[in-house]
Amino acid sequence: MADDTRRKMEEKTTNSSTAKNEQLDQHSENGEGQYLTTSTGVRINHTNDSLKAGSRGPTIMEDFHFREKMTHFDHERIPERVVHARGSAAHGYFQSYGPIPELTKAKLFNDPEKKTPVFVRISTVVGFRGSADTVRDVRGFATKFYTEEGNWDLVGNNMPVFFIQDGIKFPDLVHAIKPEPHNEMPQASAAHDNFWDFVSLMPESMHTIMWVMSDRAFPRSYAMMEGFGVHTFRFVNAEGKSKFVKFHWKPVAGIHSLVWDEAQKIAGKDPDFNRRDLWEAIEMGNYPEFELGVQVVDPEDEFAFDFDLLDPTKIIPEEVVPIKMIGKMTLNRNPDNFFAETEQVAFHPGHVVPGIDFTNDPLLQGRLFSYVDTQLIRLGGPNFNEIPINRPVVEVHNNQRDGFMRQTINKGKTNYFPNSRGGGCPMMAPETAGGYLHHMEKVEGHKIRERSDSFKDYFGQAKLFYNSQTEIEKKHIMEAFHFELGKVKDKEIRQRMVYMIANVDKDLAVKVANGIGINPPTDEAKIKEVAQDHIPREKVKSSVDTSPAVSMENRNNKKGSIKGRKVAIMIDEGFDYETVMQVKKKLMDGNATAEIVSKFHGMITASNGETLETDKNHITTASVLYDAIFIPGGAKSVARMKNHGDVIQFINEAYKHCKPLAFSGEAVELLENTALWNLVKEPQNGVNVSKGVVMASNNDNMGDFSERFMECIAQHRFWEREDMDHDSIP
Ligand code: HDD
Repeated sequence: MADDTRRKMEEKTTNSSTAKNEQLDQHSENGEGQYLTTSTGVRINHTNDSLKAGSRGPTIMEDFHFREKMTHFDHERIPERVVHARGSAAHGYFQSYGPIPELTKAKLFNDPEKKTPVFVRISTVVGFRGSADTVRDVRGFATKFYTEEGNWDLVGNNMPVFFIQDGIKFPDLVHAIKPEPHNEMPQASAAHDNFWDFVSLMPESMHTIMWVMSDRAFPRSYAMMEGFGVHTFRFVNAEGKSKFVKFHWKPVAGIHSLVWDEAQKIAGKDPDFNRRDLWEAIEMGNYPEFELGVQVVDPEDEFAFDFDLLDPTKIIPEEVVPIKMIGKMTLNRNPDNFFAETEQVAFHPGHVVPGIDFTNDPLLQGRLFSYVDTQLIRLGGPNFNEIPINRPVVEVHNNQRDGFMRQTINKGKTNYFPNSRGGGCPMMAPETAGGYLHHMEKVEGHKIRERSDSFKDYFGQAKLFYNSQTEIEKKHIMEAFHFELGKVKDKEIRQRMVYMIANVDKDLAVKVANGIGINPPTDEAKIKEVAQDHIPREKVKSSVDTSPAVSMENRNNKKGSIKGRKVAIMIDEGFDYETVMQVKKKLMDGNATAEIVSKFHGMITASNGETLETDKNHITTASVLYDAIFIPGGAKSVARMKNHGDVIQFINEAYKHCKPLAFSGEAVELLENTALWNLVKEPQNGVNVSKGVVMASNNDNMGDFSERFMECIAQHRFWEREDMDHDSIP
């Protein structure tokens, strides 16, 4: 094939968001309308009985179909990931906002016309594959970009910092947080002695601990959480000039979380909550979107901060270095097969393309070893890059050969370099042909196992994070410590943790101590002792004491979208059809969804004779699975619901979790039977909104009513309710 034709063909396949889909199609199979066969293609005539000597006799060895079917089944499982075992994934594409050649030569950023295919896997870290989605944990956020220059993996998390500063400690961290080795308890939880024992001896973990104790640890939706590359990476441009970068994913739908009580209940009601949400959003065409942003630091400014850029326990506050948005990712297709794609995808921070490079962050350096190593055992050998989901959309040519499950049939007589018998091919690519050049960073030093002093400010940014939270977020952090440390049996560990927290915030430490039956931290010497070799930061020009950007509440106040939210519309026989339709339409217009909930499944007849089918009944769903609740009027419907304990509990629980509720027409009367009646103002004429409860006793202003309800949904939670005395709420 002429070079030119080949190039054009390559451009055609790689220059489109569907390039990966087309490639995957070549490996797909669909049994629709087909006969059952053995793995070798022989048609099977009967699969429900094994071959026996007589219908009541023993099974015969000769039964090749039985043997093959059973053997394959016996070998179906592979080891789950040692961390991030539970995940869900989606296909999509990334598109750049415009060329940034001054920053990087990576082609995926430099052509806004181009849609680069991506595969994203979002995961919890600690739980096993079958654990629940909504546990308190960091979420993995791993993206594989199938670029025209090869694969780039951005293997990040939904929190911008990490527990440890050096990869060598990763096995200890993971052992400590996973279930305890003697009894394998607790599952998918950090709330146990081993983990807090480790943390209480590891001051460097305190910044990340503050993030994990915040509500970020249970996102409402994978489409509503931020993502971070965590480490400082490098961009390199065509002149070989490098700049430091931190990568950020910003969800277009805004950042929202669950509340802890709700998250725990969901883990029972629907352990697949986040996974289902992602799947359904994509099936409905409600595609999750994330903007990619970078914080860029010039090499001259490497030491301009009050922390070390190479330290993965530190953020660069957005107020110090603003984020530049460089593109957007859209997730628009669910995988066809969970195992083949989501389970077998193999990420690796070392998969980079020209224009993206590493720094000497010792955690990143440790990761660069670990990821390929883990795939060797998990995926069974060195050929995992040939599994369809892992293949790049560009051709692969090298002298790597053989190994278990080799797929490629390498032609030719040579498998070494240099060679003359193969015409010197495959050849080395000069930079002009896209050959990867490592950034020529000057490095020299003595071999030494030592931590740089510049990494030893363990508490400065933990304080920064805590001081940047709103009062309600601080309260949730305190409660999280009450829960986590309250589950620790060893009082010495609890006490040590209280002293550790005192290094972040004394007041918080006292409140935590009070909640877990431990003495407040009065001994200054002990506070210093647990801080170990901590060196407080020295303030510099760029220092800040707060970073509003790290508070979810501060961010959310700016977001007006209801995209991706789910609302329960509770009805019974005789409900008011018109208002349901009106509110439903408003929700659909904003890309939110509504589910009709009633006592039983089936058709429900409205007061005007129209019917609606229920999506869920009181047993198959619960208030914790919704963002908001709407109950329309209809005298008969409301009269029936007043006597349903399930409805009353639905309302009370949604109120307790600070969610928006809306009642129209006769439904306002329902409040009499709930704990809300005393808490909200009596409805006046027109539409009344009080603490996220929208009420209209008649249907005269339904436009306004729906509008106000949508505003409340956009706001997500009404924390002012939490300051009240909740004892009256069941
Ligand atoms: Fe890791 C998986 C993210 C530190 C070793 N890691 C894994 C995944 C994500 C991250 C998202 C799941 C990928 C997937 O969906 O398949 N890991 C991080 C981040 C870190 C981090 C953001 C800190 C900034 N990890 C880290 C260290 C090491 C590892 C320090 C070891 C030195 N991580 C692994 C691993 C895993 C993994 C053992 C398990 C499964 C896999 O790699 O493919 O190699």
